[in-house]
Order: sequence, then C-alpha cells, then structure tokens
Amino acid sequence: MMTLWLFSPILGASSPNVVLIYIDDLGYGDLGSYGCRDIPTPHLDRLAKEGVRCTASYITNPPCCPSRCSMLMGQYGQKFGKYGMSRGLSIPEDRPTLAQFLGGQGYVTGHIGKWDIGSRAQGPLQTGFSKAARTPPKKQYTKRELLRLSPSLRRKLEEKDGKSKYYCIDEGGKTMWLTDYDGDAMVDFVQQHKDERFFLYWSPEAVHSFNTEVPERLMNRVKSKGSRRYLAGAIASVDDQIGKLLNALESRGLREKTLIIFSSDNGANSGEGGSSAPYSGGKGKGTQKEGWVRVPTIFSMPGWLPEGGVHKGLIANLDFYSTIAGLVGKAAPPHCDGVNLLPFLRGEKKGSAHEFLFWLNNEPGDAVRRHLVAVRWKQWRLYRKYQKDPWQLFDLTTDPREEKDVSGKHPEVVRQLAERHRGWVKTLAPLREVSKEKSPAQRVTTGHGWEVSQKERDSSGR
Ligand SMILES: [Ca+2]
Repeated sequence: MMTLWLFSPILGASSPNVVLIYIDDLGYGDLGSYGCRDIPTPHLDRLAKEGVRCTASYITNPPCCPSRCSMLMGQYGQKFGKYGMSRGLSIPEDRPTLAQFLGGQGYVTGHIGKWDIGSRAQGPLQTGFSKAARTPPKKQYTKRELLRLSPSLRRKLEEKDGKSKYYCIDEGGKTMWLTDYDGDAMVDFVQQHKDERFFLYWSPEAVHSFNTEVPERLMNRVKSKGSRRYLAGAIASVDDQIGKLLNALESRGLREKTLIIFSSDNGANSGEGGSSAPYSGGKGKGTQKEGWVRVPTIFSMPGWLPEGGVHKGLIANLDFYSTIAGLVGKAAPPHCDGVNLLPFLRGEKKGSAHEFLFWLNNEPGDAVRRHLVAVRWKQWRLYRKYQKDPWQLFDLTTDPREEKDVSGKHPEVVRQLAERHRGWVKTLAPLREVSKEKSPAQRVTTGHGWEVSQKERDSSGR
C-alpha cells in the first residue's frame, strides 16, 4: 500500500512534512555514518540507517551567507549576482523562495536559529516563513564568572562584553545551552502544527566557532582529544536535538509523513579540529580543497525512501528545493537549478542528478583565500584559484587529498571541463554589489516563543 501511495499522484495530496536541518560548519568526516569514530552521534547514525546518505553532496556557494541564499532560492548564487560572501546582498524578489513556494502549497513554514540570508530588509518573515522562533536572550557573564574561565575563552567573551555565544536564558530565567533551547523549539513547532502540513527549517549557530564554551557534560561523552573535544561536544549536542525531533515525530505518528534533510552549510572548520576525512581542506586555510565544499547530507523518510541507502551521485544544496517540490507533487519553479533527487535516492534513476557542478567564487570584496573556480565531473575535480591561473586536475577516487595534479596527463579532460565552465559562466547574472542604503533590519526580535508573519495572522488567526 505504501508503494502505491509513493508512486501515485496521491503523494501530492497526502501532505508530507519537511524538516530541513542545516548545521554551520559541520565537516564531511565528523559524523559516525561518514566514518567518524570519536564522536558518538546515535540519533544521527539512526537517521542515516533510516534513510539515504549522500557521499558527493556539495555546497556550490560557500561560506555561510551565500550557501544559505542559494539553498533557499534553489539556484546558483551567481544566477542572482552573488559571487561570494557579499553579506547584505538581497535575494531576488521576482522568484519564490523555498518557503514562499511551500506557503503557496498550503504549508505552515517555520524557521529556528541562524538566518544570514539576503538584505537587512529580508528576514525570515519577509521571505516566506509564516513564523520564526524569537532569539532567546544570551547569558551575560559576570566579572567573577569570567575570571574562572580559561584565558582564551575569557578573551573571546570580553570582546563581546561578556555576552555568551552558546548559553541563553530560557523563559523561566534559567541558563540553558542554546542548541538544547533550539531543539525544544523544534518540538514545540511539531506539536503546534502536527495536524497541518509543515516545513521547518532549523539552522543552528552550532557548530560554528567558537566552541570553547561547550560544557564538560557534553565533552565527557566524546573520545576526541585536544581542542577537538569542544567541537565534538557541540556535535554531540546537535545529535541530542535530532533525538528530540525523531521522538516528537514518532510519538505523533508523523515520522513516515516527514522528510528530514540533514546537511551542513560548508565544510569542516579545521581551526576547531573539524575533519574532512578522507578529503583534505576546509574552512580557513583549506578553502581551495574538496573539504571546503563537500558536506555530509542525509535524506530520511522511512517507508518512502530506502533505509541504509548510500547515494554516490553528484548533488548540491540547491537540489533541496526541487526535491521538496517533487515530494509535494509539484514541478519546481523555472528559476531553479536543482534536480528532484527522489528518483535517484529511491534508485529508480541511476547515476548523477548533475553531470557537472560548477564554482565561481570571485567576488572582489570577499576574502582572497575563498576565491575558487572549479568543476566536478565523475571522479574529476578541475580547479584553479583565479581565472588567470592555469587549471589543475585531480582524480578524487585515487587521490582524495588532491596531492597530485594530473592536468598534464589528461589534457582532453581539462579542455572539455574548462569548456563546460565557460559555457556555464555565460548563463550567470552580472556581479551585484551590496546596497549602501541602510534600511531597518527585519530581524526576529529577542525573546521567547514565535514571531508570526502579518500574512499568517491575517489568514488564520494562528
Ligand atoms: Ca558556515
């Protein structure tokens, strides 16, 4: 019966829910299901066992801000003039965001956590979300508390006038770990909307630096050594929230009606001890290598997607939009560059959703270390830092750490991929600059509970 439901048009009318979880700086090698051995993540391991793990999942527009913009638009950022960080650059208003698209399908859409999308005027409630979790007030360290901390953490906190990054104050006035607070908000959202079709987007501050506030109770659970213990503790806390979410869905009979997508906005932060294994590179000094753009990604919907599956084809975060559109039985809007991954994840279609993926991150104002021009095709990675540089070619199957440039051995592969890149560049919009006009920031207010959009208030009295 499940199979019939899956392959029939009823899918569109059956109101599947979607929860999209987008971790900040989680590396390819930092999850148990991707080979990590020192951080226990039982709930994420279970999610992988109850779903499909993608081994070639990419962020075409790293880091945080462009990654999130292209994900929410389902489109290469360069198609709307975003070629790098360009924080504050608006996202297009002439094509629907993923949240607007799902709102149009009758979904209640919620956001929790970090935003970092679009212009100051484009908060979650201005870009299609029906509601957004208010930002809880941060813990304020007293002078006496600061004195008890390690000198390096004290310095970091003093730079922020003693304001915590990862501890907040809950509604009852108690100090609480922010990631735990977010997890409770996810459960609250599921409870409030269990009888509706919903889309929930959780983008935690975790596991972005600095993680040195991580408490011993989390670090005691990991086997990691040295400074990686902090990051590992932060990842263990993310895992706790996945446990809360799975429990919230299961106890309400929603687990098989909910697609969970779990991914990261860019690759590992090696400065925090993050791992890109078996690849090299990552945030900071490693942005020229695979580890900066390749991330763990899991799709789980028991009964509707294979369990314990592995998908090796090329995918990107801009596919989430098209995949979710496919799930609700609709074609993605024409602007989308992504592919509906469902037939690939179910094994009905073989091979790669994308034959090629492209990078052109050369916004003049962005950090020089992040400039990146690249193409992925089959086992190959064609790469150069600047347009003027000669191409380098790496075979990721035999050389995952990109230590041997084989461009001289395979000139035809270089020529053909370079030609593909030139063709792709012709489809892009010109570089846009961040407007200097200072419109009022439409941020979610500090407090507790949910901020609800005007449209949502008018339409439903929720
Ligand atoms: Ca990030």
